[in-house]
Amino acid sequence: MEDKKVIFSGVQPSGDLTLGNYLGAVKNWVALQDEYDCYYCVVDLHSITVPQDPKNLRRRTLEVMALYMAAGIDPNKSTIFIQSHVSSHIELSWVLGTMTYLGELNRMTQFKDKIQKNEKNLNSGLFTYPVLMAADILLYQTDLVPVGDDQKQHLELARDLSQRFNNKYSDTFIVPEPMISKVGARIMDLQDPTVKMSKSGDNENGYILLMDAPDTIRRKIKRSVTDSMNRVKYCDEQPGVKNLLTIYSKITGEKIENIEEKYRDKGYKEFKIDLADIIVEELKPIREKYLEYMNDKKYLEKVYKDGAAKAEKVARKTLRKVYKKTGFIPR
Ligand code: AQP
Repeated sequence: MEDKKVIFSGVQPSGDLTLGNYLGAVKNWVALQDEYDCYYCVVDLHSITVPQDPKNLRRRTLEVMALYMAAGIDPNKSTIFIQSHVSSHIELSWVLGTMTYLGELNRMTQFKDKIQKNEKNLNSGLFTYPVLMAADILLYQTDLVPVGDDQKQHLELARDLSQRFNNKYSDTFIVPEPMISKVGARIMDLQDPTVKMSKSGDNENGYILLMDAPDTIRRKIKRSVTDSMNRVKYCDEQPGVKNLLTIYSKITGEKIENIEEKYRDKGYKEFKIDLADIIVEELKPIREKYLEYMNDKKYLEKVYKDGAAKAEKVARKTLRKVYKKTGFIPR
């Protein structure tokens, strides 16, 4: 039997998860579990590139894990683990860092955005973040990386580094491919549809959190920015409506044209009411299961311990090869 292809992806426990994280990443992961060998990581090492309160970070790390499972990631099918539990991530990151050009990191748009937001904390981790991300991916001999559109540039670097290492020594890494869905790859801020919805967004009306109460979701959708054209149409001139249509389509699976048709003679009010209901219904079972998992810390602990043991074995194997080819003497 042919080996299953490998999938790796992760989310930072840097804040409460948004509808963007869910529709752009986690929701897509669920369907991949049967066909692929999936590694879903909570990337806590990445999250400290912006200041974190230790207590919140601990809580959020478990919350992200619980959300993965509540959204349908099954620890019996996929490997769920916490990045800092597998030290090979840092070790490979060091080696890859010595093969990364400063110019490559300088070009990263996420770095440029983040330094603008974090002027008081311009640490080198923000700069080298994509190298650690490359290590995350390459350690598991990953074939495919399901992420939102904002991560495309980082993935390009992971590909370049894998090829650079393979060319310098010999074939060691699989060259990973991005897996970015056609719909929902970039959910935009509800108040400013020119920027992506982000868990660290400044205006809380701009994002929907997976744990928002139904009334809050309804209020945020009602207040979301649209335009004065009053037609439900998917086009660049109407970025707010386009974003709402994307969310609608991504959740229901309905084609955009069909949704446009459905609301052809109807106003934004009705469209927004229906969309809010759709989001509330989608998130309801996730909220319920999430609370069950969060009340069972023993189970969460078992999942992350088993996950780390499994991930570590694979990661160590790759790291051993890398160290050997680099010229380090094995212990
Ligand atoms: N708005 C979005 N639309 C679609 N996908 C998105 N993702 C994030 N925002 C959107 C995807 O979610 C996954 C996890 O992201 P992350 O936690 O690693 O960091 P991020 O991309 O920087 O997400 P945030 O919410 O903007 O976090 P902060 O505010 O901490 O920087 C990724 O697959 C990402 O593509």
